[in-house]
Amino acid sequence: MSRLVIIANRLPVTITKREGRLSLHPSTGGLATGLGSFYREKKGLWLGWPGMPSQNLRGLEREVTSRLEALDCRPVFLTRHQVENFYYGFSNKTLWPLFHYFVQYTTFDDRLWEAYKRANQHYCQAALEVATEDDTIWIHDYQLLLLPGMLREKLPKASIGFFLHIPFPSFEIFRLLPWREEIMEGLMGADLIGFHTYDYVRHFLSSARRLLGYDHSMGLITTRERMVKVDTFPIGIDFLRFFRAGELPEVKSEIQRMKRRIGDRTVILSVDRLDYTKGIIQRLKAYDLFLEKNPQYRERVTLVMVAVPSRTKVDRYMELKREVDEQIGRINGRYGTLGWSPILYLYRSLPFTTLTALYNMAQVALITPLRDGMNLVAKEYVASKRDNLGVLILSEMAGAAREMGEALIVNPFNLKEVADALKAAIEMGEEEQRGRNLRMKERLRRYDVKRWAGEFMEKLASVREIQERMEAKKLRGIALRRLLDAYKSSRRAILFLDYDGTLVPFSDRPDKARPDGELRELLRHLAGIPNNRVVLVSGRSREVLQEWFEGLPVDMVAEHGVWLKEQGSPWELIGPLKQDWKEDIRPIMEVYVDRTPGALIEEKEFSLVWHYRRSDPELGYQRARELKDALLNITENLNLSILEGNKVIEVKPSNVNKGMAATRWLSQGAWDFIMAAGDDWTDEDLFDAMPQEAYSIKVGFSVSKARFNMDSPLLIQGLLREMIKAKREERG
Ligand code: ADQ
Repeated sequence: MSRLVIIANRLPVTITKREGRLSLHPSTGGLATGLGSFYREKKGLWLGWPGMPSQNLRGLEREVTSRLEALDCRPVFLTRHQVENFYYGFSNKTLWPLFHYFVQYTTFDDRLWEAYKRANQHYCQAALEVATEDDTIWIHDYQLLLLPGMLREKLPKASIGFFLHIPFPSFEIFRLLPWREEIMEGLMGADLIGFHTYDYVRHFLSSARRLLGYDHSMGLITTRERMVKVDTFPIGIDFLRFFRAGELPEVKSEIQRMKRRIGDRTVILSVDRLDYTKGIIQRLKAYDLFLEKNPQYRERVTLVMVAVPSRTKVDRYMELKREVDEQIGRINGRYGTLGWSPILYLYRSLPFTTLTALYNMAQVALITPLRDGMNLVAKEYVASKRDNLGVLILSEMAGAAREMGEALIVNPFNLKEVADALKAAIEMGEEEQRGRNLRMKERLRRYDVKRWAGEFMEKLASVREIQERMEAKKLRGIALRRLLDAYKSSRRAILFLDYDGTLVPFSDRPDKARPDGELRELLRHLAGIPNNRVVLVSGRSREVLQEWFEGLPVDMVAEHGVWLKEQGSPWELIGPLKQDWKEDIRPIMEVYVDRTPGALIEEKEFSLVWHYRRSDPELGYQRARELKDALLNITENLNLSILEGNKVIEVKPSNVNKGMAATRWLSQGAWDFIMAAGDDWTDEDLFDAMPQEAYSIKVGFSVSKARFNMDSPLLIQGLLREMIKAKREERG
């Protein structure tokens, strides 16, 4: 039976040991609370580190395992060395700073990378002990970027999803990683890769294109083996838990207690893990500026700053702690009076009651990370506001800003802007506050963490369906045997074969794809079989085809159907065609050659082709869109059509295509075996023209009118060899 297996660096519970006795506590953080209920409802299993190095557990592993089992958790034990190098090391000294754009804090160290790889292997081993190919495996976050690929290798048929909780940086940042390709390949082991925002999706797709050469269509990437979907799933929170918290008696009394302490001052709240990405220093400076510029608010506001100790063993975090302490001391010293401290600082993790009491009583939440994948505190604050009063000031660098446009959105580096936003927040009228919060709250209620997880799971299932449909179309097994049998017993067979991308793989320059001796021999044998016709249907010019296939007993179609040639006869034009339109089109294409390094124009007798295979893939793709737009306007009146092929844009008369050319042969009598193979858009016309019983084969995975798919030109060549063999057997 299929089961949900969640794998994250940490378990939703953490173990601690005091005087030799173990105890379990829920882990903090949105993932643990959000998914904690989800996986149990689904009767799933959660795999992760229980938070204590195995050296400290000596002898207690069994007890830990059995206590966790009761919670449907399975521990992955890490040694002190692994915690040091994998967790504090590569995860938090390399990936965390780099993915948050803190290049200057990033350590590039091969030793840490090796530890990271080994640790991912270690999680993989642990997963293999419990997961099977029938399971749905959902892997979380930056500590396990290689795990999808490792698991895919061992469980080729499993459903594997991956979600990244932190930003995926722009290619310009990601490219700095010496191990970037391995990381991308690792992620590609998943069927579905999820991010919080569309920006991260865009960045990821761009890296996939540039580093691995994988194109995509609407976020669907076709790798060599499979389809991988990349999509946005902004994480939600457990809305009701926060919304209802204000009603709990213990929260109410906590609020009263705090009010006694703070008085009726306006409370500005700041809550985060103590991390340099959260912008705490800049926030303090902005608060300083606010107090300086607005003396009327001194003694009337209190900034409650909650910082959760985090990664305390990493130098950078110790330094940050010192700096925060200093800043707070400085501000409190500068403005404080006997009865008033401008900042109330809490350096600790808070129980839910205290945290939600603070959310409830704070008039302003000041959440200004320099980079943040999403930021759940912003959402929790708004969800907690039963009366819809309170103002959220939110950094535009947080993923949450994409969904919470009604907040006061600020650039956390712009101290003046943040200081002004503080003033605006304090002075904002109640009606406006209600209006803004209500809209945000309704979205948070609808798209809560359950819905988030549910949608991820649904999308994963739908990707699997697409893959299965593609899988079913693969020409192999019974279908392949049927084709070979039909061919073997046929009396008049015709094969339409596209050339580039179908018989040979693509190369950088259109003139480098010349057929080698082996391929020529293959075609000679195939076309030499009695009552067999082989028609090469290509987009190339007739001169090129003539030169390359001279002397072979094949028929040819050049320029996507403009020129036709039957064996022994001269080239023939398919019908009267014009060329004068080229004068209008060429100058436009030339502009795009100038603007796109690596692009070139190929001129054929009746068509013009703009190639961008050798250009920067992103730029080429972008320019191809622009060129197509520019051409659309004028081609309509000229009776021309624009074809988008593999890294080419081709303009040609619209009354010509590969399908029309093929009908010339199809109409030549009763064929009892028809096959057509092609790889790009221009071949869709060919497939379209085929009768129903024909064997049409698309090379590659994208959607097509063809009945079957094959992975690569190599397999097509293999198929043709099999066909020759079958005929030979038939003829004895
Ligand atoms: P984090 O960087 O941990 O998460 P965040 O999204 O703000 O950041 O989550 C923090 C969680 O910890 C919140 O649920 C909050 O309630 C809790 N918390 C904060 N301060 C606390 C305190 N003093 N005591 C107790 N609990 C406290 C990463 C990414 C984020 C992304 C999440 C989820 O960095 O960008 O939003 O994962 O995907």
